[in-house]
Amino acid sequence: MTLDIVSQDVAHSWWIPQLGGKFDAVPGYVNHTWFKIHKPGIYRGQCAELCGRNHADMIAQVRAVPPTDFEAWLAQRKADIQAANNAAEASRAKLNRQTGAAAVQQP
Ligand SMILES: [Cu+2]
Repeated sequence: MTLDIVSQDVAHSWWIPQLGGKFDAVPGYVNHTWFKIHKPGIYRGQCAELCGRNHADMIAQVRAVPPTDFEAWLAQRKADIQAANNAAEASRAKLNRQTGAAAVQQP
């Protein structure tokens, strides 16, 4: 797994001990790292750079699953999005019928 690490505010440090060392997240830069997980599971960590008032709340979690489980999860998310888009389109069409054609614009 590759990871691109960025920060939008101050310096942080991405750290999940079971997956390797600490990696800085510095505003204006993209840091890169990679790791390989050999066993499915939940891997927990937290920011390792004192970054401000909410530093203690900066927890991280990686959920590692077998590739087939990930592909199934991804396929379900795509189906959910398509179903939501279909429902939104049906709602827009219904509103257009009630208010006049093209009265409700597609976002
Ligand atoms: Cu922090």
